[in-house]
Amino acid sequence: MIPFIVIRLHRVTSTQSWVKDWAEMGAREGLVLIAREQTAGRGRLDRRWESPPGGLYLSLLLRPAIPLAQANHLTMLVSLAAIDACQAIAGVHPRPKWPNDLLLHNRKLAGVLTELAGEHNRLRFAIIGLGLNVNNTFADGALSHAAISLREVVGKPLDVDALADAFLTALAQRYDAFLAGTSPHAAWAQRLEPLGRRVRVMQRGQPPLVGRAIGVTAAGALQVQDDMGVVHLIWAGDVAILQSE
Ligand code: BT5
Repeated sequence: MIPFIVIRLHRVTSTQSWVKDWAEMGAREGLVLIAREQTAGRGRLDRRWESPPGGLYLSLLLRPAIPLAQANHLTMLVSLAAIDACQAIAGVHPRPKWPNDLLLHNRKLAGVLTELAGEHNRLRFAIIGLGLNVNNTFADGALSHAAISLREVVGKPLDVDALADAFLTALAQRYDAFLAGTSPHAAWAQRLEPLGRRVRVMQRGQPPLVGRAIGVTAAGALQVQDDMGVVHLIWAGDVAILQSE
């Protein structure tokens, strides 16, 4: 089983940036940095990740010997382990949303950020960050309609350290199974939003694509069928569910 080395700090810029630096310096697989607060937490494309005290913010270093094309499976593993932890500690069961969110009551509970370093199509290392809203609230902030925290759902504060421990325990088990050849795809795709729904896909530098999300490939690409019947493979982007259609 993977030996996690966990470092806990009060406040950092971004757990992701620190672990990335340590990875470049040769840190071993299993290094985890957990912070109580981030001053420069980030999402994909350098978007801001709101990281006030009360949330769970962590990044971990993995070095599996896999092709780069399989790296999406690491995002799936982390999402599934975060769902396991929410179930164990808070008794709720968030849904994964393609490509990297966890949703509860259709709002964003958590985000996963996977950053890769590779060489000749092989993965050198992956830094995977998880931001999970636990006791922080969004009552009157800019994210009040888009984000949600476990506390808002269960109505009482939860133990962030216990959530982190449950997450790492679940991840260790799922990662072991992954290294032994079990793909996380089926478990992840099972309740995946927005499968079956009409969506608008935004991809960098491309016009919006409207269609139906009909599937997700084994490697993690979303399949969206447009109104002409053409199926598009989406590897990266943002998906909005068109509620009214
Ligand atoms: C993500 O990006 O969802 C990945 C977030 C990863 C954060 C973790 S925290 C630990 C580690 N260290 C870091 O610096 N980062 C990682 P993306 O899909 O790009 O979503 C970003 C968008 O989510 C923002 O533009 C906001 O709209 C929204 N958002 C920001 N903070 C949020 C929060 N606390 N809860 C819910 N939504 C949030």
